Amino acid sequence: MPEIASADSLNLIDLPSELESRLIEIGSSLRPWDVRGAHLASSTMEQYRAALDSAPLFREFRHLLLAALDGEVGGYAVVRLGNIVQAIGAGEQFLRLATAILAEVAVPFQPFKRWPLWKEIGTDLDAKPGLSTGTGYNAFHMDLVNATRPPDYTTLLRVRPDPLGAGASILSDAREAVSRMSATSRAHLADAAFSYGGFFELSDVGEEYGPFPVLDDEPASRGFVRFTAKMLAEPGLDDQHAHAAAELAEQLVAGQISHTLQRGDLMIVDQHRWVHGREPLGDGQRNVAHADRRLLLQLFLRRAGA
Ligand SMILES: O=C(O)CCC(=O)C(=O)O
Ligand SMILES: [Fe+2]
Repeated sequence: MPEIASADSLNLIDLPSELESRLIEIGSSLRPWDVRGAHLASSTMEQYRAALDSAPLFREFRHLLLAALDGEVGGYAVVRLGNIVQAIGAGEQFLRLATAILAEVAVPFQPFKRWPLWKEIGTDLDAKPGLSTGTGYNAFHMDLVNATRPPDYTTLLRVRPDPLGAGASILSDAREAVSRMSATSRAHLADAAFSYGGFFELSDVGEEYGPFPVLDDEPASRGFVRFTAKMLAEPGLDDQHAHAAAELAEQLVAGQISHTLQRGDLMIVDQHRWVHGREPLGDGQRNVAHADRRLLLQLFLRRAGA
């Protein structure tokens, strides 16, 4: 029986071709999903789960994926679905399959009422460079940092990588970074002194949280390191707290991991432990046709019973 390869690290998961072939068949039989409230309907979860369970080697894959995402030792994974995208494209069928795979981890949900389950992140040459659709460096952050209950996982599917070869995804273990800081700085990060962002038309992420502490008293499986580099530029942040947050930002950069994702790579990030961001896109985006520019789809997950 072919073994599922865990590529150059525990976190990069390639599928054996036998499983890919079966998933391609399954993709064509999955029905459109239903959303109830803000969550993937349990009827869809059940149908998708039953379909995947029929695939040989799927159990082994799920085991590897959940092990990579285990909050104690890991917390992120990149599932390489490029061969499947090559075979069936990155349209509806593929998205059903990707949704089914993610539903094995936690419940796909739609925190932003304005956007569909899979939210497009394209490349906008007129956006501020550091924003999600911008072309610049998107500094370390967690998504929905100013909600009392941010999504447990954020996931990013690379539909089109930057044709200029840049725009790598970056990750950093925020709990590791905090552990390298002094007790004094950590004490400052535990103060409710930080704020960032607006809060409107959201579902199932709790209440607006602001000002918030970066560090909370929760166990790592429930709490967050509420950080976004953008909060450093917020007016009203005093020097002491700005200094502590800048120190954390430095430690996050010191621990940075970078992945240049390919078409069909699906990155899953546990927000209780990891922060993420993006390297700048390549220079010369104006020479790239709009339809060829970097495109991601983002989906959020809520842990069952969370
Ligand atoms: O562009 C990227 O790779 C990351 C975007 C992102 O993190 C976001 O929009 O929240
Ligand atoms: Fe993000």
